[in-house]
Amino acid sequence: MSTIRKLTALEILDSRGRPTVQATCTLGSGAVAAVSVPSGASTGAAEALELRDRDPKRYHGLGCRQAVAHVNGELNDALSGEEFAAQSALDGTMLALDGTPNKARLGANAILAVSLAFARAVAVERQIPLYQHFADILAGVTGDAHAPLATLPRPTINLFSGGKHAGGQVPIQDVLVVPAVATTMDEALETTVAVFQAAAELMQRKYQMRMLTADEGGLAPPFANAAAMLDDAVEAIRAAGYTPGQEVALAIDVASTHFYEHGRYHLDGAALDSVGMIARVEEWLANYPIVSVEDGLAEDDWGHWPRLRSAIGGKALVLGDDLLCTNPARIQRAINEGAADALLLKVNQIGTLTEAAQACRLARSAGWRVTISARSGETEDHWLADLAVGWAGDQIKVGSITQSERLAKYNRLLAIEAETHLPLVGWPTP
Ligand code: 2PG
Ligand code: MG
Repeated sequence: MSTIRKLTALEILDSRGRPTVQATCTLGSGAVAAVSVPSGASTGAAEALELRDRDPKRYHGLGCRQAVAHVNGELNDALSGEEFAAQSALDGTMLALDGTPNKARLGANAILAVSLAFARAVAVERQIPLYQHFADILAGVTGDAHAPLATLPRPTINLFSGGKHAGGQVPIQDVLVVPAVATTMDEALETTVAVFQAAAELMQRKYQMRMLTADEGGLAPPFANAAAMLDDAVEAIRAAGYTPGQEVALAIDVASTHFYEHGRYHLDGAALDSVGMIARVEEWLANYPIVSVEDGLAEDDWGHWPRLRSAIGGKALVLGDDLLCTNPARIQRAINEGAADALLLKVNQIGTLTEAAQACRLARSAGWRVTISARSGETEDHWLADLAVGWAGDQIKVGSITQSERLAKYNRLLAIEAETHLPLVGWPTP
């Protein structure tokens, strides 16, 4: 049982210089905690609504003053003095207060900031680490009992960027390094930094580029096409002294929703239909050591996702981001239709911790893998690292190993590793 004494919020800036929301929750016990929420750019259409002021004179309309005012005003008025037995009780109350299916009235940014700030404050009150409290929330454990912790997530780390995160110079959004055999977080990061540095040298030689990076810190030279991007990734793995596909593999976020129009995938000068797009993904899998494919098809191309899964399932994870939007109803549909076998979980796509936990449990109940993911617009807050450990994420996707809003999460994972000595989860055999 925790009583909220006060909720406050502040408009702060994210890693792209865009406003976002930071909320602070004070409990009756005196426990206090603040949380900042992230924001996406290559967003799915089914995401909960991030409330923006739409005042063109401030931050091109992206201000969050209304969302902040909802925390300081309506949410604080309704929730302070109230006692909540569990996270789900607070989140349920906020959903009822908002009253819309997508949190459009109060704003998913306002609601999530309060949801997470309450969780962190309760962890302080319980005098336990945030990752343990997240584990307890997922398992439905309260009081003095604690859910067991088993593993640390395996990081999948952005090497090259394209799509909406890099001005669209190449359609694929992310090529990620998967340190496949590393047994500790420390080793996984060391391996990735070696590959990243080899890639940076390669970019300098091939494209005469200094180390210019995209939104999530990935290298973003003007690749001729998707295959050139993947060729360079393999070359960088080799140049760093690793064997591609054995010690270091690749994951891709195709983010294909963002080059899909009128039933066609506009990729490398071609306009592929869905069957052609599946064939292209299969070709990439045949030629490169790719072990995970995110959004290989568009978010509303539901009819073809089962075919994509039959084509590549078992060889690579069939990971749904825009397709699923961390939304339990969409995940249930994907389970029923055999559309995917892994969930990319982004808490702000759905807007409360409770609904995200429901999404996570549902995915697990179908035997799916779960990747816990940051957004392209992040802050220095590192609650995501605790979430990935507490919810036993198979992977964590945070971006590159440059830029402090990304490193805050990796550094927190290193601290959790030092504290818990938990092993890194094995790469899932799909
Ligand atoms: C994605 C994410 C993170 P964004 O597509 O997976 O890389 O991007 O936060 O812009 O939606
Ligand atoms: Mg994605």
